[in-house]
Order: sequence, then C-alpha cells, then structure tokens
Amino acid sequence: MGGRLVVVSNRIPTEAEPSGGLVVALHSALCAKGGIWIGSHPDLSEAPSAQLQPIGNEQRYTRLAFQITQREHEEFYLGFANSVLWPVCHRRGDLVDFKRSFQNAYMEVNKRLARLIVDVVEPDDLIWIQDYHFFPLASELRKLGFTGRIGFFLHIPFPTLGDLGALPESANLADWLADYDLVGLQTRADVARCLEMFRSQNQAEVMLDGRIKYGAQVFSVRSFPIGIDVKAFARAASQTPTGADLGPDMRGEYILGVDRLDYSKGLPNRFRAFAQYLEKRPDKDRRVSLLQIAPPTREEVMAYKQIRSELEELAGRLNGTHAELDWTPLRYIHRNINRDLLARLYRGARVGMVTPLADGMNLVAKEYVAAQDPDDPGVLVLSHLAGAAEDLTEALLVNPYDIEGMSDALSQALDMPLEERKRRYTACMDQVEKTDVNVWCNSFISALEACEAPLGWGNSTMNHNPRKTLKPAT
Ligand code: ADQ
Repeated sequence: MGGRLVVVSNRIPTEAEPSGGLVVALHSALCAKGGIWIGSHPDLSEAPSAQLQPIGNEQRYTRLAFQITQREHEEFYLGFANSVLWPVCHRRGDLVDFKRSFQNAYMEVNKRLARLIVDVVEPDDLIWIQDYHFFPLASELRKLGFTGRIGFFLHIPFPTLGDLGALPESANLADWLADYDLVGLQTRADVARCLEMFRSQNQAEVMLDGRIKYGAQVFSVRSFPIGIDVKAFARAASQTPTGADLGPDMRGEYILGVDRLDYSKGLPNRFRAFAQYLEKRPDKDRRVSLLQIAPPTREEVMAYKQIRSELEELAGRLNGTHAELDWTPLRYIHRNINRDLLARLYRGARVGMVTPLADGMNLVAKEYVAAQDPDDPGVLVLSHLAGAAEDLTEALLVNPYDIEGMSDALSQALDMPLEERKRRYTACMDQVEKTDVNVWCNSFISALEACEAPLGWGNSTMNHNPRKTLKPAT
C-alpha cells in the first residue's frame, strides 16, 4: 500500500541517531517507509513561522519543526496539556488548574499545526498523531478538507467517565476522537473506558465488528501496548558484571526506583513503604537500601513543586530516623542517568519498585525485566494500576495506596527463593519480548493502513492540487 508515514509528536528528536525506545522505533519505521516527522523544536526563534522548518540531515525521511511561543509554552503545554489533561487522565481531578486562556491556546496551537500539516501531506499519506497534546488535531485537519487516514495513540491512561467531568464542556473528547480512523490506547482497560465514554453519548453506537459509529463517522478503538527495545536493553545491562563498576556503595543489596518526578508515580507512598519495611525487617543486620532516581519535570507547575518538597521532607525524615554512621538507607538522585549505566543499575537491583498511582504503560517496569540476569534475576514489584500490570501478571502486584501491603511485598521479594524468582522472571520476560516496541509500532501502522478511509480531499471541487486552494480555518 502506498503513502508515506507522517508522525506528529510534541517534541521532535534533533540528534542524527536518536536514542530512547519509542523515538528509535518511530525513527526506524520512518526510515523503512519514508515520510515526515513533525514536532516542536525548543530552540527555534520566538515568532511562529508561516511554514514548517526542515531540521537535521536525515536522508531517509524529512524532519519538520514548528515553533511555539513562550506564552503557548505556558498556556498550551504547561497549561491545558499538563495542568488539565494530564491530571484528568491520571485520576487527579483535584489537581486540575483550568483557565479559559489555557484551552484557547491549546485550540490555537492545534489549529495552526493543522494548517502547517496540510501544506506538506499528500492524500494517501498515513498521519500518526502522538498523545494528549493533540487530541483535536484530526478534527482540525478534517475541517481543512483532509480525508486520508489519521491515527492517534494515547500514551497515558484513558480517563474514566467520572474524571472526564472535570473537563470543560467545550473540550469534548468524543468529538475529537471520532475524527480519527484509528484510536490506539495502551491497554484493554483503557479501551473499555473509552467505549464506556462513547456508550454514554446518544449519537454513538458500538457496531458488531467492534468499530464505533458516531454520527456520520466510523472508526476503531484498539489497544496497542507499547514496549521497549528488549535486545538493546538486555545487551547494555549484561555488558558489565553486576555491581562491578557501579562504585563500592552499589555492591550491597538495593531496591531501585526510576521515575520522572511526577505525582502520578506514587513516590511518597513508596518511601513510606520502604520506611515501614525498615521498621519491621526481621533481620536488623541486613542493610538493604533504596536508590530512587527521579529527574524533575514540569517544574513550573505548582503540583510538581509540591511533590518535590513533599519527597524531600519524607527522604530527610527517613534517613534521619534510620541512617547509621556507615549507612544511608535512601539515596535520592534528581538527575538523568546515562542509559547504559541505568541498564546496569537495573541489573544490580534485587528489587525493581514500580508503584505508580496511574500510568499508561510504564516502560521502567519492562526495562527492569529485560535487564535481569536470567540465572539470578531480581523481582519486579509492580502497581496493579500501571498499564504494564495487564500483561506482567507474574510480577509481585501491589496496590500503591496500601503502604503495609507494599512493605510486605518488599520483604517477600527480598526473601524470594531463586526458583520462584526465575519462574516469575521467565513469565514476565516472555511478555516483554512479545510486546516490544517494534511490534507496537508495526502493528499500529498495519492497522491504520487497513482502515478504509476515503482518500483525497473533502471538497470535490478541489481537484489536482487541492492543497493550494485550501483556506485556512478561521
Ligand atoms: P513516562 O511517564 O515518562 O512515559 P515511562 O513509561 O516509565 O514513563 O518512561 C520513562 C522513560 O524515561 C524510561 O525509558 C526510563 O528509562 C527513562 N527515565 C526515567 N528516569 C530516567 C533517568 N533519571 N535517567 C534516564 N532515563 C530515565 C509516558 C507514559 C507512560 C508510557 C510512556 C510510553 O506516562 O505510561 O509507558 O509514555 O508510552
């Protein structure tokens, strides 16, 4: 089937050979199919230009950047995307900070981007839009006359009907999603919540083949669990014998947490569960430490400032209570770590602790599994509220609100016999391999290619080069 792949994401990679599982998978798909990657570039000048700007020297596909202004960064990115949509999708309606100007900026950026995109796409291109920054982008492209196939993938949880009530009426997720041909979500539970939203709408009908009819539109909602580059991660983790180059402090037993410093990641309860484990541990001579790596993000947003100071207070109290002259139980690092070192830290950790309160998938859980030594694997303690728990059922599943339960799971993981560790690791690793990042990327693209979308441009009076005659939306 013809047609180029056109990927749209909030940020565009600027390196020639980008790193990070998702970015690498999209880069490989674009190299194989040819096409365009469109995203915002943080270093472009302040005023948005009238067209997308080519960046980089990549020969196999084109990278095109758009600009957002400082005001748009505050109102579109930090505002509507990360102070409204992010908390709504992560079941934290209490943290929603809504202003009309945020929603206006969100719509303006999506409208402007749609106008820039129609100038570079062809009718049989496949457009694949990534994530919550661009929910209304298909609607804006349709208004400009594009009727080719458009897919959307949501990386974060699909909100419950109750949580959707925190959105303003004019931000109608159902209207926005119905303009896609294929809506991809992380898990089967996300699909169930999305269908529940459509079932609550009068004009929606879930058809016998599973597609949704919404007014005149027919489209599909399916789960495509995202994964990692398993081989690359396992290779990086096994390059150095466990602990050998990690410094003297890392040779003891440690529990590892790796998360962006986000309130959805459940870090305060993780610290509390570890403190409780230390209080209750049967063998007082056993010095297990917790290494928590948590680089700050979105620091301008109040809820992120608050979580940072809450954690600093908890960490200080925990170490003040439990540290000894020659032992610090909690090491808490606010930095990004080189990925090879990260892989070795995963491999050296007796326990990988991944306990978000809500998470679309959680790639750290999969990276921890992929990095283990098959002959002496560590144990993954995983929140049942992470998308990853839908398939990694042989991890030690915990409720991240139950601090005693998590503290018990830590004891169980640290004392687990080798045979049980191997059995659980093998089952988890099977799943991680089955749903790696290339499977995710290729299965989404094949499903989008298989969608029957009328090709061409909406207005039949626009014939041979309709794009030139399209009027920008007002
Ligand atoms: P995130 O919320 O960012 O992703 P996650 O899936 O765990 O969460 O991915 C984080 C990535 O950043 C991992 O690859 C991890 O190794 C890396 N990382 C974290 N801290 C790091 C550090 N200090 N140094 C280096 N690397 C670090 C969103 C959704 C998730 C979904 C992904 C992909 O919130 O639910 O799994 O997108 O769809």
